[in-house]
Amino acid sequence: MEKTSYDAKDITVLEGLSAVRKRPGMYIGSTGTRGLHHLIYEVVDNSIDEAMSGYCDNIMVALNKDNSVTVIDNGRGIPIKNIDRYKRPAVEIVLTKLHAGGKFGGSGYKVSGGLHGVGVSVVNALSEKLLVEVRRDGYIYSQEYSRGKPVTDLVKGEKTKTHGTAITFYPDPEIFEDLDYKYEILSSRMKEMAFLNRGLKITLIDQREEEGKKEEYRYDGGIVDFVNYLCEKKDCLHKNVIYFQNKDADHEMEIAMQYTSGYSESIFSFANNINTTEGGTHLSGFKGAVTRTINDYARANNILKEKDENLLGEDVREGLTAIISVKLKDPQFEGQTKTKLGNSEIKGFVESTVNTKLAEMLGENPSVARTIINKCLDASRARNAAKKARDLTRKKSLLEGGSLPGKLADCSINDPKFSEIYLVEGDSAGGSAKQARDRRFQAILPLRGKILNVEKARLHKILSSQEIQAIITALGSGIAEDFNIENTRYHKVIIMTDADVDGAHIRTLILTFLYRYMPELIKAGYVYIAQPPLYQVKNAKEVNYAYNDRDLDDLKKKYRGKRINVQQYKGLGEMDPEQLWETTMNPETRTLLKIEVEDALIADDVFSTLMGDKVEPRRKFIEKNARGVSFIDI
Ligand code: 0RA
Repeated sequence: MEKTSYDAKDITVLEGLSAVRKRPGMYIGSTGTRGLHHLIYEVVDNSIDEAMSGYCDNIMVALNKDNSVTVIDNGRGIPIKNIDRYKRPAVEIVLTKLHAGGKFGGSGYKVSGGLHGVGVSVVNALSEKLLVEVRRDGYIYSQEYSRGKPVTDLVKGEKTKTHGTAITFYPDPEIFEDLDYKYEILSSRMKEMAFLNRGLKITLIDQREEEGKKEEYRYDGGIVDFVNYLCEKKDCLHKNVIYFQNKDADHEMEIAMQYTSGYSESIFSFANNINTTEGGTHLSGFKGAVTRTINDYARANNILKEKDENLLGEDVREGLTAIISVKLKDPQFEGQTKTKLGNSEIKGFVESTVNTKLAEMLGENPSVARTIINKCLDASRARNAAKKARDLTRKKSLLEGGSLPGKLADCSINDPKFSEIYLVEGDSAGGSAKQARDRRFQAILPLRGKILNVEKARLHKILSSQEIQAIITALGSGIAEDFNIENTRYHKVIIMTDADVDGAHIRTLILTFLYRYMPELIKAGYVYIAQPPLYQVKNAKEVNYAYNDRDLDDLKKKYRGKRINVQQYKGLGEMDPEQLWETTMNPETRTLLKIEVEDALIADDVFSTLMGDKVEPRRKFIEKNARGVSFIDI
């Protein structure tokens, strides 16, 4: 294209998109797996906007053989008429100008200002090729782009009676580290979107492999189905999911909730389909109302007597699984990750709705009410017992002077940024690690045998476990609502267990504990898993280590015909300190796996499955994932 054919406004357009290519991370978070997946979410969000406004009920996402992705919806289709100011079709502006999407959107709910909502132009900028096909006003229109620039004009093609948008994009290999979409990540996301938009059908197709895969998600029960799904592996206290909804001119809210016999709370809140992991006004409205209504009911029915103290929020939420979904015209997202809903009017709207409707429900279902209140009373008794236990431990550690656990071999520097702590399975491996470490910045805490399964115990019992106490005091950051990341004594918390089934189990127990009681630690990226080798392969001259069976095969090939000695390590204790240092602890040579919980919903599900009460789902999960899956893949 001739440079001279652009006017001033168009030049800013081009600058806009070249900024996206220069600093992609600013727009999609990263150029790794996460960013790659955001490209799909961005396009799908636009289709979902159409669905939320009532114009679309069918979306298809296909992963194609050539690493491209196709998203098709039956919405109105991106407008194709020329925009006066630009003298170009609207669809071209939407695809080439930052944030142009909202300009012609008019009314309706928008997935904007949240995690994504940066606009499809960002996807276009980061794709080596993009094809758009719009069905609208009786015709099929199409256009092709490359790296954000049109390579054809919008072409008017065949007649059609249908409407909708189809976008096929090829993520740019110059930008992305790899182009490998993870089916599991996409399926859980698409499922979530289908749950949150009752009746919307989303089809996910994977055509990359010979066999191919295809799944359809459509939930006519919406978030009630969502809660049932989350509770599949839990033991429910009442039969039907409790459901409320309310609507006014600018807001919609829906809540689905179910009490289970478990001890953790699994409450997920959404605003315009965005998972508000930092909470916000909708969540606090909900929490306030549940606490108040349950207390009111318990007092009115003389279950709580005059002299009794009120039930606290944590008491009335123990074992509660809930989804709170609000939709609003002008969502304000705040907080560090822009996932905290700020609209103040929403709090009262949710609070008064839940106050009224939950009270009604309890009044009409006295036996359900009784079951729920008993669970809350149980929780409150356990909390009081835990407090006594905690006060005792606090006093005890004061009496003993210094509060660090005796088994901890601390490091000598005290700048958390540069300090690491190894949580090591077993006293003997702990001993080797103490000899192996660089004591300036590496601390060692040996843990004896299996730690308590926190998924099956209340805080009270958890706090009385010595191993757990040692972890809490060593990390220094407190626990649950007392947690404060500023006080964390190490910015690397490294779990080092044997490479066998027991080791994997202990690792999962520790991770479950950290996930349930110190999730901020994981979110901050402070939690790692050490990778000790499985084999030592020695010949006359060299020593090599294999970290998995493939490494071992490679080494065997390398030394074919030569005499080698292969030693399998059954546990960390079989390595001498030098080997342990060299293979697993030396920052120059080791590999650490960072724990990332991409999606709290998946993690909740995995932990309930692996650590909860029901045996059957656990057996199925283990069978399905038997081959080398650890939950880091999620
Ligand atoms: C701008 C305005 C309108 C719809 C869209 C964009 C739109 C974008 C995408 C991206 C994928 N699917 C989409 N569907 C629609 C409003 C259309 C109108 O007012 O008629």
